[in-house]
Amino acid sequence: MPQAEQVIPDQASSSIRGEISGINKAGSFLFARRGEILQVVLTNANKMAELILHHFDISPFAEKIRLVLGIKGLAWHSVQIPLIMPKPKLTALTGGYRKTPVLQIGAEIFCDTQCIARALEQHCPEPSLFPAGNEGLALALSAWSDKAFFEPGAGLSMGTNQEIPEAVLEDRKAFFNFMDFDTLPTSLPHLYGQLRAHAALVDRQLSDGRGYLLGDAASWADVLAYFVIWMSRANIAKAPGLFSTFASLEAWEQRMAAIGHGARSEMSEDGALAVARDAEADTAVSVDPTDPLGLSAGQPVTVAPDDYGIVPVTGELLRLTIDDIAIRRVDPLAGEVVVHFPRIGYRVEAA
Ligand SMILES: N[C@@H](CCC(=O)N[C@@H](CS)C(=O)NCC(=O)O)C(=O)O
Repeated sequence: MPQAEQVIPDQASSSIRGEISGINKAGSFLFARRGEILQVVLTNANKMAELILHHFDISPFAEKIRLVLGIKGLAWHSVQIPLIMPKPKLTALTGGYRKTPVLQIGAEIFCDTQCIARALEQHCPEPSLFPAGNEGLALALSAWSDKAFFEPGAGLSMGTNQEIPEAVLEDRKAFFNFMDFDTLPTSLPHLYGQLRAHAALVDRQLSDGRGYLLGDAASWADVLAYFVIWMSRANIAKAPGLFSTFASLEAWEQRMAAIGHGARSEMSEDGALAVARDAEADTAVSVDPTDPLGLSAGQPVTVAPDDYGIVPVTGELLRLTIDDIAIRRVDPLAGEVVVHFPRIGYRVEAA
């Protein structure tokens, strides 16, 4: 089993040992003294704690998660995945889920930004994405931003750019089932109106001079609102004009952009698969006996998004709670992995 090795001087204080025992929570370690050197040999503990984001740079949903990594000041590995299908190395990890982004922590694979945000909050609780008791509200806003706000922005991104490569256009025609590509050209004025009206809500919420949507600190609500505006500015030539009367929104955008993306380093898709193969998933079995679906732990199930990009993933049910779903599956490239999904927006069925 590959090992990460860390050398700490002998004067290592108890505070360093405290940190080491923090690492121990994520796995096992071996403590050994060699002369003046305190040698700490970590097994997979370090590796399992590594955050690996599978994404591509122009992905707006991935921008949400890059921002979360920035808010929390985390170090992470960036794995660039293909923009369009096929994505054989990503789907080896996910079991077929193809959307962008996906977060990997060892052999634990988190699909969908809702699920990834929660996983990162658990991994690193401070600063919280859900401050001041607003967790329910912040999470509920996904339904607004991922659909009502995102869809006009996505329609305009596709409909106002003639230079999109044919292969990407064909992929997205099949993927974005909510978009009518035939009527897109005549729908553009409507979509501009929708996008502007939603952006106005963000501006209005900020107009009392607060720093961020829910108060003084950037939260998941800000991330949700920001990613559509980020996408619009990147793809829609008229976006600056459309948002130009929103002074509070523009000032907030600058604060959001200044947060950055944490500490990023590149990793290959093969490197990420090797991490998954070498790690052991440790998600505990937890299936809610009162769940309306009446499914049992260990039962073969399929999990699929209920909106677009609907590719069922098959595995053995490990977790089914009000908040999330996890299934265990074995893949020739990735080994045994546990794939996590949010409950909201995902359909689970007996396989
Ligand atoms: N509900 C998903 C939506 C993700 C999504 O639609 N991502 C876009 C990219 S920004 C996508 O998957 N596009 C097609 C692809 O990457 O293959 C989430 O929150 O993660």
